[in-house]
Amino acid sequence: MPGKQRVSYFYHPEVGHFYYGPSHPMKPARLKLAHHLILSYGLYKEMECYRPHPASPGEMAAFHSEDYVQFLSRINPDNLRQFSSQMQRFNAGEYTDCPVFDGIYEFTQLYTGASIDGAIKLNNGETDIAINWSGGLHHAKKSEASGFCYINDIVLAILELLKVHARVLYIDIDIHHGDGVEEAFYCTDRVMTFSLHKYGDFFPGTGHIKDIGAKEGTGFSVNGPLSSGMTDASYEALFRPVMAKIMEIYQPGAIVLQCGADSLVGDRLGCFNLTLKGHAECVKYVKSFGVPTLVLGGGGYTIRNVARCWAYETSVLLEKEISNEIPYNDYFEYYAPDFELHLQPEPRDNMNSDASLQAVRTELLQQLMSLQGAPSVQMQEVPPEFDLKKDKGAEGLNDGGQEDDHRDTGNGRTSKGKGDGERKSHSAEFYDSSKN
Ligand code: V1D
Ligand code: CA
Repeated sequence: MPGKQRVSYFYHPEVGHFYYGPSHPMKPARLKLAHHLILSYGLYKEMECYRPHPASPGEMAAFHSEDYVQFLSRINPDNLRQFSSQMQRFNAGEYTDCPVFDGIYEFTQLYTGASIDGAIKLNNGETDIAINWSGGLHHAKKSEASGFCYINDIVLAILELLKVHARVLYIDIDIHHGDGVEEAFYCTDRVMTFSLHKYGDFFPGTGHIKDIGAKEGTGFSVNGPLSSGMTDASYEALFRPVMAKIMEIYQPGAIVLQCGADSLVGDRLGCFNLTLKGHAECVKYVKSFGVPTLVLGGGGYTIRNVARCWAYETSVLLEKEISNEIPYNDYFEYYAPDFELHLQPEPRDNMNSDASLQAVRTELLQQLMSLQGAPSVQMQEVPPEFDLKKDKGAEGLNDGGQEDDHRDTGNGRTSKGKGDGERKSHSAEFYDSSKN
């Protein structure tokens, strides 16, 4: 186990002020609750705190189409009628999961900028763990909003990490399938995606266990479909062995962990029975590998529990014990009636039988073990025509191999690589454009 890891925290004071609408379950105000809880526990003293930059349209276009980014930057609740055909095309508007609200584009800029900043800090070797609880919007597609998500900050952060790291692991413990991230990297072995999620009559409907990737990416998408009522014990009994095998076989240079809090007991949209301890056990286990990690938020619709979860997980990342008594803060009344941090599981059935969990575990371990023989896992070639769209500072990409993480690109990053140093990556390399 490595010694204490350096933690950087990215929070923009405006990000919690946006409002999706009165009947919409996504409440950015939960970010203010979480931040104030983190402050009231004194955790800010243990980490470096940063105000992130707002992501630019050019940064977003490293993954998203230009017309989609332009649409997001122009639309507002007062000019909807001018954009009606585009709203349908881009899946935004009143009768979708993705309303057009005041400041929609600024909101995407703030949560996306924070994830990109976190990735850059990790790339520069200036931190070991970067946290952005406002990020983790895993459903957004190249040219489409989906499931409350507009810009996919995760894909953009992973593209940033790929400038330095040969392999990036994405882990998703939100109750929903991380479809946008999986789709973006479905055809490459440079990103492995691992999502646990409720499957069956549940949004977004993807994430079957047999969906394992395609082309170069075959075997590098890992999906654990689950039923309602998942407990701490059953979640851990799946997460740990699969993660251990992923780390043994894939050996990522960096990890992105999406910590959607809708997998907690009592969530307004979710149906799992995880406590903070079960959820955070995943965070603890990922941290134990000592690999540079970007930790992100995601879903979470019982906002007092979202704040509890991410404050507790911040303490876990800092290895700082915090009291079960909620300290006084601006949102203290939200934690009534008990004013305690931790949640109790509900006394209800776990629809995941031991046999079904064992079947999922066995199938995922077999999928991973079949990668062991694939020469591309640890010794992959990076195609010669690497050209990262719109990013003039994307030189010095890895050309694979175990010793080629951290190369010096001439822009403050370190290197042990032996490539030509002029390679650039093209985001389209990771994306199967025939899908869009
Ligand atoms: F209940 C609602 C009230 C108003 C507006 C939307 C909803 C709602 C609840 N659940 N929408 C959903 C899911 N959508 C559907 C639609 C029906 N079909 C036509 C689609 O079932 C979307 C759930 C999104 C979950 C987002 C997330 O938690 O995964 C997330 N992660 O990071 C950010 C968000
Ligand atoms: Ca998930």
